[in-house]
Amino acid sequence: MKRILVIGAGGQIGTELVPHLQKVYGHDNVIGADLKDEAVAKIGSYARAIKLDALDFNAFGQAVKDNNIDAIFNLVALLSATGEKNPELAWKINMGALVNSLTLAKEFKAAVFTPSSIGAFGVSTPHDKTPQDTVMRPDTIYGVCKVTGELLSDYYYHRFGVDARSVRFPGIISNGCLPGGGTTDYAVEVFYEILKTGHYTCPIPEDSYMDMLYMPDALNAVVQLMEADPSKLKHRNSFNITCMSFCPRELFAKIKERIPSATFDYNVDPVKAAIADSWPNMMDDSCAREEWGWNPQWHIDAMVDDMLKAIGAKLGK
Ligand code: AKB
Repeated sequence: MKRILVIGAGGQIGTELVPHLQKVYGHDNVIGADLKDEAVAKIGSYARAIKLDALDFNAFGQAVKDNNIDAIFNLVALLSATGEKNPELAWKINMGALVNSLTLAKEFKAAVFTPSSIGAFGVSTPHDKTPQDTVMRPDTIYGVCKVTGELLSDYYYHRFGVDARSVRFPGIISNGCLPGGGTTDYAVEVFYEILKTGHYTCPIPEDSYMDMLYMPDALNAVVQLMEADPSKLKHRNSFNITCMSFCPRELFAKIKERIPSATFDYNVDPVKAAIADSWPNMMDDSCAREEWGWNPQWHIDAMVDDMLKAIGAKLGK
């Protein structure tokens, strides 16, 4: 039985990953840590929660030691668009949390999961059927951190035997906690805005394709990869995974089929547009399928139905 510490647990992924891990590994075997008091209070309503600055190596180490942690799930990150506003801070936070996770994993013989992202790719990467192993020259500080993180995690595996595994997450669509500061956020924001006001102004060009994943598939991916037979893994950091690829125009058409009164327009953010344009249109995830059985279930129609239902209920619509 694993004893898991999730750092950065108060964000979009952590809010749903902690309860998911509790179901799989037992309620008391999962601890959620976050820097912010409000996040710690929120996590504390469904799991053991600790306030932790993942950049404070000693405090992080003490938490790992005191709780007999044998798996660290590192979700600490400034996302792509926010990262461009303060690249030095993004490097400090994104790399600081990862370096501390890997160093402590080496010391305490723990496994590490740190998501990478489609952000690890750049303009010079093939955009269609983006291969697992290909050109990785990202154009954002977020992407630079992701590629560095992938290399460092593989280094810790080969050099010190740290069981580090990872996936390259596409945009994740969910209805728990809002994402913040990402380029793919529009695909979540639109549901709230349409249900609240009937209108959405999109910052991404209408024909910009990006990979997307619905949260239930993302949660399954994390557990499935961390439970995979290590002898079957030819790759570790990180696996391409995806389920759908669409552009804003296509997503909005799906919403309009269900809510005919919904209206959309565009006010393109040049920073986000350039980032979206540099990322894959659709990744090839066949290595994940072959090496650990990745088999996502949620395609666009089912996702849109579920998002409208869940967010509608949340907003009392
Ligand atoms: C972002 O848009 O920055 C993230 C990501 C795809 O990694 N959602």
